[in-house]
Amino acid sequence: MGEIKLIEVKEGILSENDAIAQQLREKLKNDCTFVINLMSSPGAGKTSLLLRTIPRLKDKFKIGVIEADIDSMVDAEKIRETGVGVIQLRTGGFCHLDATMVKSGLEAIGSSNFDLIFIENVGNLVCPAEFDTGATRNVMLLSVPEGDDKPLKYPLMFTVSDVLIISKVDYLGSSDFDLSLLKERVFKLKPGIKIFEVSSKTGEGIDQWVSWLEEEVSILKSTSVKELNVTAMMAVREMVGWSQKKLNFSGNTLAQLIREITTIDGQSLYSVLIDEEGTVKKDYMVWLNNRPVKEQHSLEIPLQNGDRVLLTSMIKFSAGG
Ligand SMILES: Nc1nc2c(ncn2[C@@H]2O[C@H](COP(=O)(O)OP(=O)(O)O)[C@@H](O)[C@H]2O)c(=O)[nH]1
Ligand SMILES: [Mg+2]
Repeated sequence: MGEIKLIEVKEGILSENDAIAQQLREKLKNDCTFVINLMSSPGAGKTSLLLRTIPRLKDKFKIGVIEADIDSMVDAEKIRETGVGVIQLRTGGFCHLDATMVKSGLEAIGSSNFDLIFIENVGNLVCPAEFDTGATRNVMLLSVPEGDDKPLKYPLMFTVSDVLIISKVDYLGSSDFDLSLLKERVFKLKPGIKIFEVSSKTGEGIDQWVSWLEEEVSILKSTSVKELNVTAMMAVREMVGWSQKKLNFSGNTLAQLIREITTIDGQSLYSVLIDEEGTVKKDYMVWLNNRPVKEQHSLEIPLQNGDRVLLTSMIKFSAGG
């Protein structure tokens, strides 16, 4: 493995931050990339949570991590050991990330290639709350040792967060942290905020958090509209009556796309191209981004914006001359 990419980022113009964040969010939605902005005090357990979370999801989603917590590579090195893509942002002493810095980070990692990107924001409960980064969801961690009074001291952080992870719950028994009082305080600031109680040490609560993530990413993938380039050749072209189309597709998988395409006589192309087992019939070929799709599960691959699909019958060479 080579060096971890280190990106110097500079602060953007404050008055433009919200507009840039909004543009970023739109782009991420179109690309079907779900971005989590992870915020907390230093040491609340962001990196530990990622180290617990990534192995659970990395076979299902293409995951990337943008590290900004501190300018050292310590966290980035740990994340890299999980085998996912990671880059380190150097914020030059800034106590937060803004949308311009996140944009640079997303460009550097190549965000459109990822399903799920975690940004480990700078450890701080004040500044990061003041900047919309363009992330899909804001997730904050509050660790038990920090105390249940934090909503009173740092209300904005709770207000801007979609999810609160109460971390280090393995300390609950040995502290005076009042879980129900904390929740009461938090719900006053942000009714409806999603709360998880997690210990990265014992693994408690990780299942619930991982399931939530999985569901959110899947929803994004299934609902966003993707522009696809679909080419029909040979016998398939004759059946559908066109050779090339840009299609706005709001479904999810290649199988769904083929189901939605109809022939001139109103039949779904699926029954023509795909057999009962869900594999491409031997007289036809389906290509995704210049690669032939063969196995059954390949038809269940979620499509991405800009994907190229080719549907064709096999070229038959006649012997002799
Ligand atoms: N007991 C306990 N310690 C934890 C837990 N999560 C993290 N830690 C420890 O807290 C320290 C800071 O964690 P880290 O993940 O680096 O926090 P970050 O600065 O927010 O990324 C490390 O020593 C971790 O081992 C937890 O759930 N329980
Ligand atoms: Mg960290």
